[in-house]
Amino acid sequence: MGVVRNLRQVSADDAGVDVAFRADVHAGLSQRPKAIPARWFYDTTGSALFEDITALPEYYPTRSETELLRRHAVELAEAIGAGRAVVELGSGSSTKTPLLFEAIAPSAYVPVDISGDFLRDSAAGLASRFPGLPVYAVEADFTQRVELPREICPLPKLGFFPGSTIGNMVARTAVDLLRNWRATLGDGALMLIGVDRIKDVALLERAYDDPAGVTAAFNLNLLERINRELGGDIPVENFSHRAVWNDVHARIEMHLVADCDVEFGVDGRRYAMAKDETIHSENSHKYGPRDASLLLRAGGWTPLASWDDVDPAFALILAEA
Ligand code: AVJ
Repeated sequence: MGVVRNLRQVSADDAGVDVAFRADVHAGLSQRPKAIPARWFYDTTGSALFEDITALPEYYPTRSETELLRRHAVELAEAIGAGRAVVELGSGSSTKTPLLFEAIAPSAYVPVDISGDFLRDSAAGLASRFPGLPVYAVEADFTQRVELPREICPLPKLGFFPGSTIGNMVARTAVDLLRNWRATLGDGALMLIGVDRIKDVALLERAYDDPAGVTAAFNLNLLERINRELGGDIPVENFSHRAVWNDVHARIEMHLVADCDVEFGVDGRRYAMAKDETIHSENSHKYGPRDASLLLRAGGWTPLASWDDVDPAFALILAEA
């Protein structure tokens, strides 16, 4: 790709990410039950595997949400209006973003993502596709406080949080994040958020345990990443992928299950797991209409409209600060 003149990158320091990954892994492997935050799935390999997941026939959220953006482009344009700076949380490959842009004609684009390589490629792609649009790529963890580029401060803002990524957080963390972004985006801001609905358990479990094994590879890549980046010797071949619906918490849980007793080191620290013990690697919470509305209100946002009419059910909700 040549020089893209409407693109600027605001990078976090790599050392920071590395230190946080190490700390989360040691803390997570030391607690019982073991658990590692889902954000660490997204190294370059993991981000590419996630893209493959979104193309699986069983993984409906991406298709449902894309369909909603397409079908309701006119209503979205009416409700949001033109000229907003779009701040996308966890932009990944930004595949749905052009659909939104065609609907609402934004004045600037600020993709925020923790996966630097992925962010750079997709931001560059968008900047060349929309040459009149200033793009400020921010490499950062959107669950932390993020400083927006000064240039966009005077512009009215739209937070764009697609893909049901909010589902990765337990309610209290989700509320913290929504309140944080309410403060960062400021008065007058809007938020367009994708939320996955509660539905048939078999359909949900298949979406997170596909027969082709792509989701299994995505989950197991977390262990490979630990081996690659933190000098681990985890015997990845002794682990299996598990995805189960937890009805009490209304969420899909992903786990890495030890198939036999295992012992391994990470960075010189030793860990042991008994056969069938798991590392809880992801939650994907699902929300009914009132659940989602309550969550948004608790986070300081007032729901204005929701588009929720595809099968399998998925909702796009527009809320105001
Ligand atoms: C990117 C967090 C929305 O929870 O559906 C997909 C991640 N994990 N398959 C989700 C994921 C397994 C995904 N999110």
